[in-house]
Amino acid sequence: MSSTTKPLILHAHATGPNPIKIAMALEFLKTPYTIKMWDFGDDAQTGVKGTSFTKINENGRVPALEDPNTGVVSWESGAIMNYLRRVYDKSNTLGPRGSTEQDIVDLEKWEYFLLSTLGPMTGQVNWFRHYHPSKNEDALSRYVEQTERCYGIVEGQLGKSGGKSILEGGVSAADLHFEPWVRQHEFAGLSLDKYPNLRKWLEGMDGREEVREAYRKIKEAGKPGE
Ligand SMILES: N[C@@H](CCC(=O)N[C@@H](CS)C(=O)NCC(=O)O)C(=O)O
Repeated sequence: MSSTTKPLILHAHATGPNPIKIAMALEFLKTPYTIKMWDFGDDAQTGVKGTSFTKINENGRVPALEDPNTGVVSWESGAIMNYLRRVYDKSNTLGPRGSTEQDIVDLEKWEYFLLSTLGPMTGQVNWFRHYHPSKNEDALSRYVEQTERCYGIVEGQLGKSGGKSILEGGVSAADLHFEPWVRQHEFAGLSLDKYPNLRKWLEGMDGREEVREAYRKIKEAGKPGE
């Protein structure tokens, strides 16, 4: 990392799982960054649906990333992760674990599985368990079932590395996409008891300095509007 690299600006939320993936990636890549916090409302100054933030991301969701070194603004955690890998990961810290086309697809398929399936299914569990204004047990059990199905798929994959990483050969961007979603299993009312590899993997991720540092910085970042 060049000593002249200006800090990137990560737009985040105190508890949302998606921004933390990007903080972790920046830690792994030893890339400087500052964090700007937002809340989930539509306040013009502080909310992700307000006018200040939707100038950065018209979809009104975090994370978003501004890079003063290149002028690039990105949003959607998958697109941001790819940007960081292309621009700041010259030594392939987070990329595919080998150089074949299969290695590349192996990374992408697990990233897409999280982004299109495990993440959204868990999000719906959270919604129907904690936020939906009326009880909807059918919807809740559908999404619990789907999330647990996903846990089972990842459990099998993690067995290949003995619970160390999603891809055999070490932690990659795929692990960073999964970590905050699996970490929040208790909030979703889900248990890892039936998924020992997943539990072991989560403990391993939690023991990593880069992961701890990312959570620490998000926790200690200022309040929305500061
Ligand atoms: N697919 C997006 C999802 C982003 C997302 O849903 N972010 C949540 C926080 S983790 C959010 O901003 N929610 C605000 C809202 O729904 O109003 C990604 O991966 O970045």
